[in-house]
Amino acid sequence: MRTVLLTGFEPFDQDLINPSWEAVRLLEGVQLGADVRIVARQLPCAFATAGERLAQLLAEHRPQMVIAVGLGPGRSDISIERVAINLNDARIPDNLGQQPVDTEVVPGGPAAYFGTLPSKAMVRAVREACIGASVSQTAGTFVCNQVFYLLQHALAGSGVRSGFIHVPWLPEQVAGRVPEPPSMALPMQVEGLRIALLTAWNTPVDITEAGGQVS
Ligand code: PCA
Repeated sequence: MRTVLLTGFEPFDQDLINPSWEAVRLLEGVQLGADVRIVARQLPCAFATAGERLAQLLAEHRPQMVIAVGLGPGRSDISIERVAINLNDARIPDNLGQQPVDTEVVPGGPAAYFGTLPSKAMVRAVREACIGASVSQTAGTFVCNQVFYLLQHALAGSGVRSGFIHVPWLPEQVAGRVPEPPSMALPMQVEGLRIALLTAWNTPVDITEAGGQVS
């Protein structure tokens, strides 16, 4: 049996739950084909420990594909991240109270890595299921970007494809706020992620389709 490693994050900042973990944990054990199954695990939201935990999971499960998922506060859809940058710039402290400002993720590492997932094909497939999705050109500069960068760094040249997806808040997390930020219900997030993973697994070469942003 082959393995697709899927990670979500523990809650951080003011939130008591993290939709990335709530969605990812529901995909534990789900098969993407006859001989491939999802292993879902949680990462800490801390600069000092998230990368260590990721490295342990890679060594333990030897996955054939890896997708890390995080909450993108204020995002309105399933965002397939395209690029991880070698920069930490935390606006808030992480769960261990650390707040790195303008430091490198990997000292001396490349400025950026591209994700190696077929982003455009994933966006198209998720949209075909009437679930909002888009390609995003920045995963921010907090723990998600750090994990994305470390993931791409660890797997560069290995042939194992990997990437990062941001998901929106759940409706219950934003209810009553004025103005109310965008959100997406949990079943829709789970189905969107399942379709994104299935498409990534089954699409060796990405499609060509316009999908960028004008600044
Ligand atoms: N989102 C944060 C870190 C953990 C999470 O779920 C981020 O976007 O960096």
